[in-house]
Amino acid sequence: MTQSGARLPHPVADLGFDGSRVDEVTAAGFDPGSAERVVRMDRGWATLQGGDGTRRVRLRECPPIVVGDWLAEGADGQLVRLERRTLLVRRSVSGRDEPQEMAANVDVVLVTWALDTRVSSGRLRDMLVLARESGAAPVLVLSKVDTTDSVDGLLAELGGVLDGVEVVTTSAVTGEGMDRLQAMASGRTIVLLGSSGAGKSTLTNLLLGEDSRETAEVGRTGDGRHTTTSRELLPLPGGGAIIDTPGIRAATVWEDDEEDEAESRFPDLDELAEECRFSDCAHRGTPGCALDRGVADGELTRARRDAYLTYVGERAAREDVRSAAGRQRVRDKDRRHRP
Ligand SMILES: Nc1nc2c(ncn2[C@@H]2O[C@H](COP(=O)(O)OP(=O)(O)OP(=O)(O)O)[C@@H](O)[C@H]2O)c(=O)[nH]1
Ligand SMILES: [Mg+2]
Ligand SMILES: [Zn+2]
Repeated sequence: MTQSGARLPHPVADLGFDGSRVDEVTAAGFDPGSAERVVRMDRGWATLQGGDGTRRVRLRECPPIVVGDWLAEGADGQLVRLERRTLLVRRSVSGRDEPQEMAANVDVVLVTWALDTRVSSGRLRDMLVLARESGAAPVLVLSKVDTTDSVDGLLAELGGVLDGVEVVTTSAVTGEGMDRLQAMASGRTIVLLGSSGAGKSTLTNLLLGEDSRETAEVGRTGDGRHTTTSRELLPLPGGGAIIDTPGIRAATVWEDDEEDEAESRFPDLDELAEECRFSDCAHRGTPGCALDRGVADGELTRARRDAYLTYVGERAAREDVRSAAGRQRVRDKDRRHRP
């Protein structure tokens, strides 16, 4: 029995259901005790975590949701979605598809970059923009600091891109930075964003204190293997929650067309491709292809060639989006200047 007037912590307070959420739900006429958080989405199903544990519900019985959303149950048993305080959204690379909602009600977005790969300031900037647009606080995590001698030079080079964002260097080997991440996560919802192989699941496991997320070594090309395939919100032992996400290839946002394309991830292959007979060579069985020749000669692995082709395709798509947005702006300007 509870003493009258005493207010017990809400059953899902550790997942971030704070006093203002209780007020929000009560004011809307729902039972705050029915609050549940979306912790996982699978094909057609959502996993919800409430005071009594988790349950799976069919997506068609839910309002439109994403991992991190809060739901409450109305008197008629209908699930309603609570206000989204923040929303992490990714625009598709091609610009043709619908924007992809990645996570809701996140407090901190950890943009993760592994220091054993060359940093692309353009991609980093894209991801920081994405993080900032969500409404959450962006933080840059430079992971695998044990693989590099010094990050000072890099930080100096990135100065403008970072624009005051907090930077945390981490190492799963030495444990560096983990106390800072732990403090940041306590009582909050944090999400990890970054390329495949950046070490997101490794950091998640360290914060969880257990190996619940699968991790995998990075291939010789420096490209990750896309080990994580689902977004999942996991309660942290000290309160708060972490969302591990699959590696993203590009974090395109609509309005970033002022920026130049980042320096190439494969400068040597860009150079080699200049030697192809055709300037629009598809680099796959095309006559006179310098990359095919490289593969045949054994100086270029098939895997690296394939990674390059994927990269070139995405780069072209991003350029398309940019030029389409640029053309639209010119049209808009023309219209404004017309009498
Ligand atoms: N040296 C070193 N290796 C690390 C560190 N963190 C992660 N790794 C290694 O990097 C590889 C990739 O790590 P993951 O945690 O699977 O990367 P991820 O970002 O989850 O990748 P995806 O799930 O594919 O998006 C694994 O082999 C890890 O052991 C670190 O701090 N130092
Ligand atoms: Mg992973
Ligand atoms: Zn070619």
